[in-house]
Amino acid sequence: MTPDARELVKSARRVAVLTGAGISAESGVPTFRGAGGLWRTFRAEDLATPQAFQRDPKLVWEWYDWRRQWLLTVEPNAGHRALVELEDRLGDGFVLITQNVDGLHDRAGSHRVLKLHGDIWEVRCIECGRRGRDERAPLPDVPPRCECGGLLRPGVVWFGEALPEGVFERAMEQALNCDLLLVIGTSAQVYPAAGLVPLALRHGADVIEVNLEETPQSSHVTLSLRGKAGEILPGILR
Ligand code: BV8
Ligand code: ZN
Repeated sequence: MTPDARELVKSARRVAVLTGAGISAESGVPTFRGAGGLWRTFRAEDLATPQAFQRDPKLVWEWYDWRRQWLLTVEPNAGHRALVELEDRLGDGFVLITQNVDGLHDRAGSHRVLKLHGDIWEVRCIECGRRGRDERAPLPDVPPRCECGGLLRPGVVWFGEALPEGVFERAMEQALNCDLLLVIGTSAQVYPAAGLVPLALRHGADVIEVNLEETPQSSHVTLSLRGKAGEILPGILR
């Protein structure tokens, strides 16, 4: 008999959650690999790289500026909010590990968040390394520049770049020690993030996946629930 998702959530003391672009889809944010994932004629893998930025910082910033402007027009959805409720209930028995850079978990009220791939509202100077938050959309200048005159880059992790120092190590620790891992709205194709799921399974955690479609991990998890995060999460976290 397959265990009931609600039972697994109720009996878990330490819950970790891994989210991907799918949790923001119902807010109207295009996913990477879904239908809306394209921008002009480009794919994320072509633009979200240091090489693309090196070659054409203006083009790459046009993409980010477009995404940032789009994000100002959307709101967190019931899926984001259900995770805030779960965090309030579990306190330090809860951690949210996200691949998303859109800031919607922050805006929904999540606090215990590990951002594996950075934050689209952060910027960093490639000359002097100065970091900051810049929430202007549209940006007055594309590409934006630092006071020192250097080029600013988005504070996100591009393909081929290492994840922020220490963040993935903390995420692995959480995956090792949780009783239950919820995997929400990710195609489980990007590493090392996707590696957190087999890691949790190997250490005896139950894993519940919520996705519209089957993923390479669906057949390995405890429960693979087919449907929208904004509809399923409120139901199983009640
Ligand atoms: C690293 C930030 C090493 C930027 C992102 C070959 C060449 C180069 C690299 C590699 C290679 N092969 C493998 C690699 C490694 C590479 C990788 O995994 N590539 C993949 C594509 C094969 N990984 C890396 O490069 C990582 N770094 O390995 O560094 C290293 C180590 C030490 C020292 C130096 C270097 C860095 C990866 C991070 C890349 N940055 N984002 C930005 O956002 O602009 S990744 C990007 O993809 C986003 O963060 C996104 O979150 C992430 C994963 O995508 P998903 O979130 O899963 O989104 P997707 O659209 O794919 O899926 C959405 C899912 O939701 C779907 O399944 C859909 O069905 C579902 N869904 C839709 N609607 C709903 C829903 N589910 C529920 N409800 C709904 N309503
Ligand atoms: Zn600078």
